[in-house]
This record gives sequence, structure tokens and C-alpha cells, in this order.
Amino acid sequence: MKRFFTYPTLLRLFCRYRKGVTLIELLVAITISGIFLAGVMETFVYILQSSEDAEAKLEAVTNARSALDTMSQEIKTARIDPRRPIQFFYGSSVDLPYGDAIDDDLDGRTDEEIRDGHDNDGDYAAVNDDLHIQLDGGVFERGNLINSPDLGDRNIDEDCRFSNDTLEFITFPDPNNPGFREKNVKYQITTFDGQPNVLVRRVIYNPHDPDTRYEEQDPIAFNVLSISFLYWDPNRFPMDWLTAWDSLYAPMFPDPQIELPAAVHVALTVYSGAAPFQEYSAGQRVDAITLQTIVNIEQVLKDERYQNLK
Ligand SMILES: [Ca+2]
Ligand SMILES: [Ca+2]
Ligand SMILES: [Ca+2]
Ligand SMILES: [Ca+2]
Repeated sequence: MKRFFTYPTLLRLFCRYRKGVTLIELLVAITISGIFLAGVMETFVYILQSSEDAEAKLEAVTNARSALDTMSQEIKTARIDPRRPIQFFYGSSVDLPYGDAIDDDLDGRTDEEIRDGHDNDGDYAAVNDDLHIQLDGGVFERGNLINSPDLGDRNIDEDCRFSNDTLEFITFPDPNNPGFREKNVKYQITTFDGQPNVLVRRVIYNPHDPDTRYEEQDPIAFNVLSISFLYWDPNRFPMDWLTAWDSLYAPMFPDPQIELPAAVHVALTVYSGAAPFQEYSAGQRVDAITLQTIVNIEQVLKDERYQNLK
């Protein structure tokens, strides 16, 4: 017993004790730094993730914006040519049975509207939802549609299903600009270079001259989920949006039988998720952004028949 408490024994005990504390300290330190590192990693992954999301969204907006600009510049030059008996402006309308599978307007229904400028699901109430803009001197924008559902009002075309519309028209040579050629332009979502969901602009230059006629196709937006065109019809009162247009039937239009719409509403929806687009299949929940614009057709606005309507 006596020998147990000799100095070397105490030293050994002390060393063991020291060693034990060191080990516990080490374990505690590892655990704490582990927790700390996990927190850091989590924050880091979150920052990385949200910057990837933000980047994907920015890219989607840029992509859609540039396609809308291209189309706007061209649509406004669609022409009525008095030298020709029949004009060419053709917009077809295809409503798809699905949207982004998200209840964007939080009304408990998902993708309930069709993009047509009207209230399809019956939730429009003129007293609350009519949003006409007063211009000046008591004049209202779209004044003849006050108290009727119209694009831009609340509950009109909110939370829409996707569309796969096409638009095809002719622009004419500009006499003030000798280099400007006659063009037949078409926009549609199709497969381009093996890649699906590409918004393609197809142009036929000089469509009426077999000698100089040539065709080209440009992709103007990628990962496109939906494109919708609406046409502001100057041939009815009150004027209204139509989902399709065919100038071939102009002789059957109501008076004054203007062959082209006065304006075109374009809505373009593109994928904005961070995951590769190839993982998306139609009808599944998807991150998307929609950009919209209204383009006036200058030739119609200058047309005497349209001027006389006012
Ligand atoms: Ca939706
Ligand atoms: Ca909804
Ligand atoms: Ca509605
Ligand atoms: Ca609608």
C-alpha cells in the first residue's frame, strides 16, 4: 500500500489523468468544430444554392427579354400591302393541358386560367378587379372595356396553363430603306439542333421571288415552356382580344374589315430553375418566369379605316 503512493506512481497517475483530460478536450474540440464546420458548410451550400438560383433566374429573364425585343421589333412592322388583294397574317392558338403545376395566385386552384384575355374561372368581379388606367382629361385606356374583363385587370389570366401558339406574317420592303427585303417571319416552339423547347424564328426572304428566295432559322430563346399571342381586334365594338387570327378571312370580318390586328400581346414563359432543363417533363412542377408585352402594328394604327373608328 505504501509503495502505491510513491512519487513515480503519482507521476504515472498524473500522466494518465493528464492524458485522459487531453483526450476529452480533444473530443470536445472535434465535436465543437464539427458542429461549427457543419454550420459553415450549410451556410456555404445555401449561399451557393441561392446564387445558383438567382443566376438561373437572371439568365431566364435575359433570355426571354431578348426574344421579346426581337419579336416586338418585327411584329410592329407587319404590313398591309394595298397592292395585294389578300394579306398574310396568321396566328394559331394551342392551349396545353398543363402549366407550371404551382398555384401562383394562392387561390387553392392550380393553373386554372387560359391565357386569352378573359376570365375563364369566374373569379373576376368588376367592382374590385377592373383596373383601367386614367390617361388625361377623363380619358381611360381601353375605355370601352370599363367593367368588362380585360388583360391587365385582376383575376384575368392569373395562374395560366401553357400555350404553344405560332405566329406567321409578312413584312414588306421599306421604300425609304432600299436594303430592306420582303420577309415572311414565323415564330414557334420547336426542336432545334436536337434540342427541344427552342423558340425558333424562321424567315423566308423574298417569298414571292423564286430566284432570290432563301430561308433561315434562328433560335431566339431556349428552354421555352410557353408562348402565347393575343390579337387586339379593331373590327368589333367594343374592341377585344382574340386568340387566333387569319387575314385570309378578312372579307368575312366585321366592318371595317381591317386585315391585321391593331396590336399583339405576347407572353413568353421560360424555365428558370437551377437544375438541368433536361430533367423537366411536361406537366411536372417547374420554376418558370413569364414576360409579357403589347406591340402595336404601326401600319394598322396609321390606316385610315382605323383612324375613322375613333
Ligand atoms: Ca401556375
Ligand atoms: Ca391558382
Ligand atoms: Ca380569372
Ligand atoms: Ca383567361
